[in-house]
Amino acid sequence: MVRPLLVLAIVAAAALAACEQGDQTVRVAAQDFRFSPDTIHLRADVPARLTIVNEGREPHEFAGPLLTDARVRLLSAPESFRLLPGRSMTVILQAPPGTYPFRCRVRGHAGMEGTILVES
Ligand SMILES: [Cu+2]
Repeated sequence: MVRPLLVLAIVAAAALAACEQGDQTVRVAAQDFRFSPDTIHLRADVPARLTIVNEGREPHEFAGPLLTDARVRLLSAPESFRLLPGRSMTVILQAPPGTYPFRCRVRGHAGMEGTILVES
């Protein structure tokens, strides 16, 4: 039997270790019809790996100024930010502090949006 508290401790230790290495990895689920989480915290001016997974039955898209802002360095980006069901994509970026909204631009998906808070 695995004790939940022990698992929690291991997960917390792993998260702390990841932070100390300066590694930022965030997984965002695109669902029908919301992003989860819809508020994402990133540290400024260090590379962040953002993986978006379409867990829904609809195609979804990830769009926002984070992807077009000249102050944001896109270190690695997919050709398209539109995702078919079951697909995922990863973007690696480095951004200055700021608040960056994002949303799904698929017709009829208004309100499917979130915010990336980049903090120093
Ligand atoms: Cu959508």
